[in-house]
Amino acid sequence: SDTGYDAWLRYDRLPERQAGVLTGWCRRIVMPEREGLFHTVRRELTAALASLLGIEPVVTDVLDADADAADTTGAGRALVVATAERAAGLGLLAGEEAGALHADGFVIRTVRRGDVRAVLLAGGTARGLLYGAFHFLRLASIGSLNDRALEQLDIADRPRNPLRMINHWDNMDGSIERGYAGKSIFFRDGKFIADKTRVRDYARLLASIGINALTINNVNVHETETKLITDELLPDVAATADIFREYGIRLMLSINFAAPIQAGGLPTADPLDPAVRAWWRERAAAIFRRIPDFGGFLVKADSEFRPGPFTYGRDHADGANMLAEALEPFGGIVIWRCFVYNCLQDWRDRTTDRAKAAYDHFVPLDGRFKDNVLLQIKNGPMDFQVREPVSPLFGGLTRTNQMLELQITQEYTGQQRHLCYLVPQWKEVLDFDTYACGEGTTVARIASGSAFGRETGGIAGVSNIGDDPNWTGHLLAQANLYGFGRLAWNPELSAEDITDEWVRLTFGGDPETVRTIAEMLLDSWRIYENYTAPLGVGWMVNPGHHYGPNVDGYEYSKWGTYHFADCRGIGVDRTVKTGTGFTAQYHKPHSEIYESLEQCPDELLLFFHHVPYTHRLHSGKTVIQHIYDTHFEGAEQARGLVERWSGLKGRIDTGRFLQVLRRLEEQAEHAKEWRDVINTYFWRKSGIPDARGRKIY
Ligand code: GCW
Repeated sequence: SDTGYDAWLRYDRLPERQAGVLTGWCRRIVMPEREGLFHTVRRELTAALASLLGIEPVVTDVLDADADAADTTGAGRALVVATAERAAGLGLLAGEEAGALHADGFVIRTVRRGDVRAVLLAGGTARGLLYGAFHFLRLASIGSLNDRALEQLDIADRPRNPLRMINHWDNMDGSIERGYAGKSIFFRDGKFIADKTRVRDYARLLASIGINALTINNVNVHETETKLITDELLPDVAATADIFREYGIRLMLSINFAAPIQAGGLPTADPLDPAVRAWWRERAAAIFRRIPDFGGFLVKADSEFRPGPFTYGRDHADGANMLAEALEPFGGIVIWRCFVYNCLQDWRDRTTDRAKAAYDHFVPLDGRFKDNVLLQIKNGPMDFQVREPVSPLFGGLTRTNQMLELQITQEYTGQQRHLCYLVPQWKEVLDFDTYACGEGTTVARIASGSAFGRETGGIAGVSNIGDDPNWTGHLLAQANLYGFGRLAWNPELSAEDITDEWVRLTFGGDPETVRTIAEMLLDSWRIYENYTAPLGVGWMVNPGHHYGPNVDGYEYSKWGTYHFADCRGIGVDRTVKTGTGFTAQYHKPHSEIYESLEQCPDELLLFFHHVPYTHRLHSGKTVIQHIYDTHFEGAEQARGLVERWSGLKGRIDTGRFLQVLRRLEEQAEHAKEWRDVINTYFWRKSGIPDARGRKIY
């Protein structure tokens, strides 16, 4: 039965009429360039068109009308696939336009030369061509390439972010930190998996959504993984890099800051120690000897017990710059994570605020990082909760390259057993205006580098895939990976458009199916929020694995993640006036809006303020009634998802229909657990009954 392995690259046979029209244009593919990535483009196009159209396209390298004269169906028509430069040489593209095309950009256009009419697919480079090919196939798959469209195609596109990256948290024993879709596709039992079939299929999926870089190992780099940069394991790393290279993706590694000690036998990892610096330089040279297009290092340092420069009284600029210097001669980069905070906090201490940590650590270092360093910043100041404000570090830094880090894997958002489509959340983050440089300084523009005229920047997403047959555990969680890639390519795409694309590619064009699934996806984040932690307060999950409700699970812990509920009220006072002062890390007007109890948006109220349960929200409800209402409603909505999906029975193949149904049923049950635990907790704490008298325990 259909497991969903092909994800959004199904290439199901198109309806006859559509296929016929497209066949006229695509039976003959003119492709003058053939080596390396061009070969991938050719393979992808021919295989996909064969599958979509039921034909064997002929690939030639000359554009010649006569060659086709005998072919009645496609007379005089062709699909021309070439770099912009080559296309200009053929007279199909103006030289000026060709010269201006972004390396990763492409043009898809209906053109004419003499008797030949062609769909031209031109890329700035082979990589741009690859993205153009996947875009063309996407349009074909969703049925947008009808007769009229093909006569007048005129599309030009390019990525807005230089780096569009996936971070894996895979360990070499095969486990995945925060993985919810099986085991690693890269590693097993301390070794690389020899059979690379899955890795190649994964590379295709990523390339099809424009991803151009990835790390394969966890940012928590343990003993075995520390050796990935040693001669012992580099041949294996190189073999994996070879596969991703076929799809235009650069491999990077997460490194252990203490590697000079643990893998190099040095007495120290002090970034200012000459022997340490020499060791990293030598390692960089060794890596690039084997992998000439190696991307560089991703570093989690001085964070959650990982080693870092603090041990030696150095700061993070010292640490990052040392690595950057080693990689610089080869064009490598350092991505340095800003997830740095005190994870040994005393819960009695009310002055320390974890939300403030990243800003406090990194803003003083702004301008000190080398040009080949990027700081990678999580979207929120805490940690991938269902609702958080945007990290004020975006807007705090203006002279440093930055990357936005999003979590595709659903650690705090239902672990791929619950449906929680995150594209709408990510859109809010990307569209957030920091006002760092006046109006319009959005997170999207800061991450891409354009806001402050930086050479580089981008978006990284923590992977949600594993070796489950459908990659993501929950089949519908594939939409999160797809949506991540599309947004990293262009943050201006709307959530609705991305969703519509994904549903059509994955489930076909039946209008009822498309509408139902798209609506389920777009509603799901709010539904999940409804029955979990309310009003931006976060956590309330079981410690360790983070699944399921436990309101006080982290209340008396060292992690700095508290809600402070007592018999009168709840929330974290982060105001300047009476609280931790976190609101001052934002520019106006956000600093004022968040500071003000009256103006603070409802959904973030408890992130910024401690209020009595009787406090009235903008919605008109009291906080306590809001908690009861959203939890009753959320559990009902989760049940509703089961019903909505059930209505699609017969419209979707049984295999995929049933696997999603099972997950949704589990979600509906588990949402009741959330509802009852949360409602009961607050009823017992506050003594305030539900105004509607529903059952609370
Ligand atoms: O979200 C938290 C996770 C950790 C993770 C850490 C991080 C990789 O609970 O598992 O470690 O963040 O982002 O470094």
